[in-house]
Amino acid sequence: MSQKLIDAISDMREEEALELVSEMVESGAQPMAILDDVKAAMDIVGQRFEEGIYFLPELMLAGEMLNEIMEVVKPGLSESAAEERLGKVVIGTVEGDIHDIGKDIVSFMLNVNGFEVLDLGVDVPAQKFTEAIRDFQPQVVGLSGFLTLAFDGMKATVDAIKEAGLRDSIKIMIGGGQVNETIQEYVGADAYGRDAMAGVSLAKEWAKE
Ligand code: B12
Repeated sequence: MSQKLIDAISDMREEEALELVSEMVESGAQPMAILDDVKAAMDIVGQRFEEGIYFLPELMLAGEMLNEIMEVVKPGLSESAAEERLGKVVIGTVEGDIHDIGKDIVSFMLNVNGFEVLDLGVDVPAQKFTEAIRDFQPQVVGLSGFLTLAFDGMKATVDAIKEAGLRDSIKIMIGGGQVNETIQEYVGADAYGRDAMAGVSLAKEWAKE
């Protein structure tokens, strides 16, 4: 864990944070370890936002920093890119929620680990998921959401998939900030993944079935 990186991100020192990440990558740090530090920093940013110390501009800058850091870390993540395609995944951030950094990491990690990924973007209505399942024929569907509000969006999506008669043909995983097993049950998903690698493990397990 790099406390220096966590502090630089959470204190909004963008340039320093990027320099630190570049140095860490050059000195051989594990990309996933860097992402763990980023997550810890984002939790602090979120907390400060809740406490009224930070406002929307800081949230936006945090998002921007995250995207920039991802660009530096990505090449390291794709080094072990799989050659064979294991299966197909449709993923998106559910309706009402526009957070996409976590989803993009999951999407990217699925891709480099051998999955063909159709990423529907953010604020995706349930119907768009059902259409994509019909057209793209995935084995796995991933629903992302960072707002508490997104839990209802996830449930509505799972319900729409059921109503369209497509539920039995796919496995559904959910993830994002506050998601846990209780939310998984509420939503009616098959599993939840706490991070991108958990999502990859679930997809691999299901693609084998
Ligand atoms: C950056 C950020 C923003 C940026 C988003 C930029 C972007 N392009 O995504 C901006 C500024 C746009 C934003 C807006 C808002 N935000 Co905001 N935001 C954040 C912040 C600081 C970081 C989120 C993030 O990207 N984290 C980094 C990633 C990497 O997180 P991660 O959890 O490690 O991701 C992993 C897992 O979640 C998992 N995962 C994610 N998706 C999936 C999917 C599947 C299938 C699987 C298996 C796994 C998985 O894998 C990921 C990679 O390992 C969080 C605070 C926090 N602690 O997260 C608040 C936070 C999520 N935001 C919050 C709020 C309130 C808002 C706003 C409503 C603010 C406002 N008043 O307008 C708006 C929402 C607008 C909307 N309709 O969506 C609240 C939500 C509170 C709640 N309970 O609902 C939080 C928690 C802050 C807080 N503590 O108050 N936000």
